[in-house]
Amino acid sequence: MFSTILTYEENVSKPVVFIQSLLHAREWVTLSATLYGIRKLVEDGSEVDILQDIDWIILPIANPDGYVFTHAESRFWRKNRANNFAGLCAGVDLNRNFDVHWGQASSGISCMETFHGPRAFSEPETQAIRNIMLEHSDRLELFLDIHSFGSMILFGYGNGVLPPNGLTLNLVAVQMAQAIDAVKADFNRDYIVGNVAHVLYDASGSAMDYAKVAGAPLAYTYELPGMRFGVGALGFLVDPDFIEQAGMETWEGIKVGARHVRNT
Ligand code: ING
Ligand code: ZN
Repeated sequence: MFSTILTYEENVSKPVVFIQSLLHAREWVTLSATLYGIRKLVEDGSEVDILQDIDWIILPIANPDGYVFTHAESRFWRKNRANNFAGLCAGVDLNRNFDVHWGQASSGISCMETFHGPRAFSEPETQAIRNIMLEHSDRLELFLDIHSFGSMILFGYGNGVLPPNGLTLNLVAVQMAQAIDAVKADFNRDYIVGNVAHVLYDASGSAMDYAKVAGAPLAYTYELPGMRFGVGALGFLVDPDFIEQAGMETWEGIKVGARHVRNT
């Protein structure tokens, strides 16, 4: 129950924090984690500072058609469900479709998991996300794209070049990761922090890199933990007993990021 009466004040100077999840359809635990955060923020009443002083934009299901497909047809589907002009295979990798170094480290073949689409922003999902970012670009201070799996906090750019504020990006990522590690399930390893190309692989056209271009000083991709002992695609599954824990851990990271934005 609310212990405080909160009134919305029109205030166009508040920083914006934009969080999205399920850009990749099979990464189900990311939706639960985002919903956990929303509940903590609006129902718990314990985080009044970041609730009042930040304008939150939260997009829990960034890839709705793909998500439906993972329930109805194919649990490990990643992309959206674009028909690619009746091409050989369906689906565009939405995290390669943004207009930032588009096509440089992604696939031009529709059947590949990292197919970047016929052109930058060819997809309605990426257009919608772009429009949110651009509409609030002057206030967008933090963008978090929640993925799974790997227990990582990643930052740009996807070609391995660090942005001018790379040291700050790394510092805040470490602080978020430490907050998560302090409460993480003891069977999971510590979070890894770093540039995505340094710790994972080169990737162009991501939502995270576009957020930087759109003006967000801080833009990260979280990779939530996968299933214990899960290898290959099994990492996209998690033990049901871990779902709430994953939400709690992720929320600890989000709060650190949000407070950094609020207090600087
Ligand atoms: N990993 C991300 C992917 O889209 C990533 C890694 C993060 C790429 C940030 C580019 C930018 O491949 C998963 N699991 O989706
Ligand atoms: Zn993903």
